[in-house]
Amino acid sequence: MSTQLKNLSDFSETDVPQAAPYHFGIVVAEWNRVITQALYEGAYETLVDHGVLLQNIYTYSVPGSFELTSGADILLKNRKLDAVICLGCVIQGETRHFEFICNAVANGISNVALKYSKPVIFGVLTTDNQQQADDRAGGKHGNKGVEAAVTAIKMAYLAETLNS
Ligand code: RBF
Repeated sequence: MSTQLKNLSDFSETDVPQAAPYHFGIVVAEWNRVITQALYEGAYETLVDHGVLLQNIYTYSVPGSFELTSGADILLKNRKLDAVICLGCVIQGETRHFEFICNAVANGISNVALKYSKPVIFGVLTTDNQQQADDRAGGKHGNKGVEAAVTAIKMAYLAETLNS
């Protein structure tokens, strides 16, 4: 409950479907590792709390957020998954890398989702500074990894409902 109140998006725990039948991939960027590890722990624990079996969670690291797209693509090509969660953190620097990486990963994730017709969740913090990232990786704005996992469960359920 406390996590819910801290999160910006207002999801109700009772609206989250049971996730025991599903298989999930998690792709985690190594850049800003402390933040992405916190996002990962939030996502992983949320999947487990909603019934996902440990052996049905496939976790892989990629160097940076830019590589999340190809990580998700490789995962969906090689494993039968209901959804993939992409976790990263891009912090604004002095150069224009920020916008290139953010745009590329947002577009890339959308394209992979459509290519495989599977939910691929955008769990990437795109912040002006370290404090904003801390606030969203277990700080005063909750943990966006938790929200990414809830989104993945809801989308897996939606796909199952409509595809069956
Ligand atoms: N990756 C991230 O996940 N977050 C960042 O904040 C980030 N900043 C970068 C800044 C620069 C100047 C460069 C060159 C790369 C950065 N990357 C970052 C890494 C990027 O996502 C990717 O791994 C590399 O560009 C290699 O394709």
